[in-house]
Amino acid sequence: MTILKILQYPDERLHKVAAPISVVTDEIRLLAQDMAETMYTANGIGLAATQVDAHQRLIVIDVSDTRDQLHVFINPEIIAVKGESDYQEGCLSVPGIFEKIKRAENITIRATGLDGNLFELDADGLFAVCIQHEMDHLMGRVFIEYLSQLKQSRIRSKLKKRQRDVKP
Ligand code: K1U
Ligand code: ZN
Repeated sequence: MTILKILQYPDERLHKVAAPISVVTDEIRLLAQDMAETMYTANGIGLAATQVDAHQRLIVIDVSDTRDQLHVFINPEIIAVKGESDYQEGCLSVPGIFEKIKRAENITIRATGLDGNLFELDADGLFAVCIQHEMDHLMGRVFIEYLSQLKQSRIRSKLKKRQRDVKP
């Protein structure tokens, strides 16, 4: 397995819109495995293909404490939403920044699995928040873009400064 490089905001490639996956091939299965390994190594609870510069509609999520309940969603679609939640979100592409974002509290999602079959699933709590956050990545949207322009520009300056400081 390979640990993939995670794109860091404000990399322009984070704004690309991912294309639907027409057939679940071994290549897609390998990408999903590598993404899961990358997510676990980075101590994340989710990862979208966009974040590893693979612009296809694929996300991986594991919100379990035991880190053994991996979900892989190919071509995910939200087909129902209920309620509203306000969760403190983080992002492996925007390290060290945590902000409260409003999302739907309960969602029903339809997606294709690694076996090529369609399935539907109900999610709530952190799982629902994480699915919505990862689906935004597939649309080229990063969570801080829900914040005011002022907050976004402060975050961009902070990250650019940090990126300059770590360069040799
Ligand atoms: O970069 C990502 O898309 C992964 C991201 C997912 C996420 C976390 C929290 C809310 C919504 C989406 C992360 O895994 S960030 C790191 C993390 O492990 C974490 C941060 C805050 C709460 C719980 C976990
Ligand atoms: Zn993210």
